[in-house]
Amino acid sequence: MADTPAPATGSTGYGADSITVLKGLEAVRKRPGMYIGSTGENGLHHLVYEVVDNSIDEALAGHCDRIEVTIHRDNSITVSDNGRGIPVDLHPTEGLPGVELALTVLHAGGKFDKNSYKVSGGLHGVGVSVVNALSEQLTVTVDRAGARHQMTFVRGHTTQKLTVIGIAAGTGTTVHFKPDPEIFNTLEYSWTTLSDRLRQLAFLNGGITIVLTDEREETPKAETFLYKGGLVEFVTWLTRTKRNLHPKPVHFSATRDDVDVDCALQWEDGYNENTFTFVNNINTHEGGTHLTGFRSALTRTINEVAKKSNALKKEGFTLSGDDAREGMTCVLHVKVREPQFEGQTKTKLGNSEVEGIVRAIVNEHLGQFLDENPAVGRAIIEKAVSAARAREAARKARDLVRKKTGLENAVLPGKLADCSLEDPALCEIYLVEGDSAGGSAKMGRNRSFQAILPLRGKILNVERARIDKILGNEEIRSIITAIGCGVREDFKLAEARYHKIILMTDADVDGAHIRTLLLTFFFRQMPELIEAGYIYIAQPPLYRVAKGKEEYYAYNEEERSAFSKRLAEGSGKGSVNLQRYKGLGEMNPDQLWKTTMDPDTRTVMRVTLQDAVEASKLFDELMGDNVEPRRQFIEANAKYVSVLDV
Ligand code: 0RA
Repeated sequence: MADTPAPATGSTGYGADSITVLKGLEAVRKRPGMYIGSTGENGLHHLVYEVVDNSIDEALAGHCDRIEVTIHRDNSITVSDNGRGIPVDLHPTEGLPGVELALTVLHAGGKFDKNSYKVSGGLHGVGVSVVNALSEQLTVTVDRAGARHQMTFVRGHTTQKLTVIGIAAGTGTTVHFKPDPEIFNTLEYSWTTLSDRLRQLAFLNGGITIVLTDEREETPKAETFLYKGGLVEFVTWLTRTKRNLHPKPVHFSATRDDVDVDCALQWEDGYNENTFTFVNNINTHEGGTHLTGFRSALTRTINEVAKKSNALKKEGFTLSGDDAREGMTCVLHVKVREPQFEGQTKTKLGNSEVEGIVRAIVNEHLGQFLDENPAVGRAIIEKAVSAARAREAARKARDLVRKKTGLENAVLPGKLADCSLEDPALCEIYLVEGDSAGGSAKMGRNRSFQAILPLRGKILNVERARIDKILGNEEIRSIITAIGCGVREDFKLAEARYHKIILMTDADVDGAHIRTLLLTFFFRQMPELIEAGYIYIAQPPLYRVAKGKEEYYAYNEEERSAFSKRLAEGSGKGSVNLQRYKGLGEMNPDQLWKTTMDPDTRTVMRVTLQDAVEASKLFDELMGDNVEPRRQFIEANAKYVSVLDV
């Protein structure tokens, strides 16, 4: 393409084509969720990712090494890069400047660049035109061919055609946009959300400098992400608080049949597996064919190395996948030209050809790495063999427990007040903190479909325990038997006895801690339950505000003051009575039913595995030996603390 700076497009570009253009962007405004997932916080942040993705593509094509993202005081965003600049000359067939096409035509990206790894099935890759359509105001500035070009839009409509506004020393693209309040129900950007994603992108694309600046603070804060070591640095960072079993991560990357595979692995002395998979920079929370291929090759290779070193000779068993992955942190990033995303959240890779490609690459390169680094190989095998021994011991212990109780599945915990209906889809179980709240819940419930399991005190910290110890804990065992679907390798979703498992804890620090312990347990031992959307958190009220016979339940401070005011100004006699619930146990059965358990009036929050990286980090920080993160957690939950201390 020849570059002719800033042509005034005249009338030619605005014929029939511009009508289709407007229709396209109108469709985006009518159904924004289809393009960016939601119009809440996630969708708002998605706008930034969408623009940054384009700059990353330019970097991956080898033309850009710096991306700057700025959150302005008015919550508008600037994304700028030092790439080639979006083309400004007229597109040969469309009759519009390239930059105008990119910003006004859906999926225009592919029209320029067929060689990069663009994403088609997921939410990413819908194009900057979507950002334009959903912005109250957008300005794009392109430095190219010695000139600075600019164009402006309002809600996707061109307000200033492409114009040369000055000279330019280098090249690059700058997009400034302000999300449209008519579309989004929140406009406030989160530093943490943006910095987490930008850090992740910098790890996944080693060598690119990404700078995030927040101008909303008194003194603007900025963070620079640059990881020349890519995935190796990613895994090193993820395991920074762990006791690693080998000094540096195992790393390999290779390309086969147009699929790039990049992988880094580190084993530590803990018991959990932390595997994070990405396809074209997108976190594939739900896994998919790349993960399947990786897992089977890992199990095979580890067994092969073990066999070669005679490590299994006297054991008389082979290493399972779980054994090989105990204490392993893995980041696997594959690049696929035409990814098919499936699953509930469209984060599961479906391309069947990828499984064999990843398997072949991991078999070959992991095997080779371990041959060349025998000390690392020995450390990993030793870990896997000890995991296998523990698994054998746990199996024997389980068999013993089964024999003792005589029945494998029928003995439900004595504390469980089960429901009478049998269809799991209709049934729910409340896991309730404390015997006294458990008692109220048992009396208040609808016994046809609601089961109650009271839990006494703190449950075991499963983050720091191996499976045999976890299964030895009584509270944990009663949860497992009540739910009925087993754990880990024995887990069967179809055998869940309830499709709603509702955690009901006090609204104080202890309650928050117990809830986190329970979530850790489900996350580590039965993540499928979370993925299936079966886990919920009950929302008990914090206050009861009453005057005479009129009463309201307040779930937060705003509601409390609103209700108090309404009652104070109301006509009834007497004074306003405010009762603060310190714990669930203070509600009588009828109140507990009305406020927290009646499906017609209650709110329950469904727990999702939104971002496994973040979830795991939180669990890790909360549950680890380190005191500081736990203190920070309690501080972050200060709203509970203040309720406690009043
Ligand atoms: C297509 C072609 C060319 C550049 C770009 C797209 C491009 C797009 C974006 C979006 C944000 N930053 C960007 N940087 C570049 C250049 C084609 C050429 O110069 O031959």
